Amino acid sequence: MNSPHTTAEHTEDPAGGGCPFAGDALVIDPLVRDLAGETRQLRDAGPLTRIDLLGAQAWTVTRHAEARQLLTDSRLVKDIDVWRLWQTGEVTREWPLIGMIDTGRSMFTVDGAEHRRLRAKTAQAVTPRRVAELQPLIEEITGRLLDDLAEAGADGPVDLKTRFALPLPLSVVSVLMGVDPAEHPKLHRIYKAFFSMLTPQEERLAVIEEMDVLFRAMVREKTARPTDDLTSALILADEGGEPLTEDEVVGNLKAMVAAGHETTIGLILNAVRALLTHPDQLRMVLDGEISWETVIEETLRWDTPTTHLLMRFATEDIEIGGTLIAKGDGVVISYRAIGRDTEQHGPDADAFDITRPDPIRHMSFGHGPHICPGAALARLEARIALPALFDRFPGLALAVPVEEIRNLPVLTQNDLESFPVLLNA
Ligand code: STR
Repeated sequence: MNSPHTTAEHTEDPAGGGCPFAGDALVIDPLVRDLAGETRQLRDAGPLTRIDLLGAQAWTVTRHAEARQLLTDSRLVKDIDVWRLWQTGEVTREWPLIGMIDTGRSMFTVDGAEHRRLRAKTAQAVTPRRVAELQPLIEEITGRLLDDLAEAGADGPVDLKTRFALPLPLSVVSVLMGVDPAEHPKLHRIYKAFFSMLTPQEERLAVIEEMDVLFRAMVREKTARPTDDLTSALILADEGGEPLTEDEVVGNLKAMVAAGHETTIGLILNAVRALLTHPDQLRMVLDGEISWETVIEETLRWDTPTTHLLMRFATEDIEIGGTLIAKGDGVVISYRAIGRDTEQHGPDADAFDITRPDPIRHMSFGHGPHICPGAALARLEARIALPALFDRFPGLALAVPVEEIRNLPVLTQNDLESFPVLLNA
């Protein structure tokens, strides 16, 4: 099996009815036609389940407790060279999801002491205390985008994704990392092609190359002329520690820009969608009975921006709850299913409910050494964007029935096609 994703047995059911099986593995639909159904199926299949990702099989973890355990197990690593399917050539650069795993050396792909070395400076730059300094900047960008939105949506529907939920986090992470805003249209095009499973692989590999060229040029420029941003800080040698190499800075920069916007779009849109479809709960928030913080945490649990996180690999056999993850196997973390775990969140885990009596202990930012370093930044962006949006447009409403808001064909992210709203319904 040389190009696993092209084998006939993995042809999609054109009707899109539920998950077909490839052997004993649940086939994850690359076109994301029924995310709710797929999440249910994964959760019901047990804490550890075989899945088929465009022809490559792996384990996925679908429950909170098991994920918590495996995410701190040092026998699972991010180094793709440990993956049996990669060693045997069953997975190659032709596999559509390769760009989610084989991203070069960065804090996203390295473990142990080297991981701490790669991650420390970035993580320190986005602690809750440090991101609080970004508040005025985020408020200013939010205000500007809301003005533009008002204009664009003055007499009809407007897309909240392209006009607000996307440019906000992309602008913030660009200021943080020192990315020139003139590059935004290009970055937008690159990431769109990168994440979509409909992009021909040749084109995907070309945009991955384009991304590398863009960020490498940026790192070289900042090496020559450092500016006041995190990329420059990552380049400058630390007292004591081994300085990062050019490849490592490029890797971290790519990870920060991708993770810093692609996920927060989902957080903002999913929160707006949840509130507009639960008007009684929206009322409680606007009346000040329930905090925006609670809305944000419940959204993160119920409608996670990250659907499946690829991938970790077993350096040894790992036995967990009667299941054997064999040395060389790949392990995915299915965060969407984990957020709906009834053992963790109760029998009504499928309900969006900001009045839950217990604190919401979700895992949507991950757990363990790779836990999202940008969590405080994402929360602050949502904490500023959501109230500002509802404050400015008290009549905000969906411009289409909610069922018409569909997912893009993006397997790993909960990524919406568009989000048409009426500002003054
Ligand atoms: C996109 C492509 C790239 O160049 C670098 C990265 C590394 C970080 C990844 C990112 C990827 C995809 C989205 C991820 C992000 C880390 C957090 C984010 C997986 C592969 C999430 O969705 C959680």
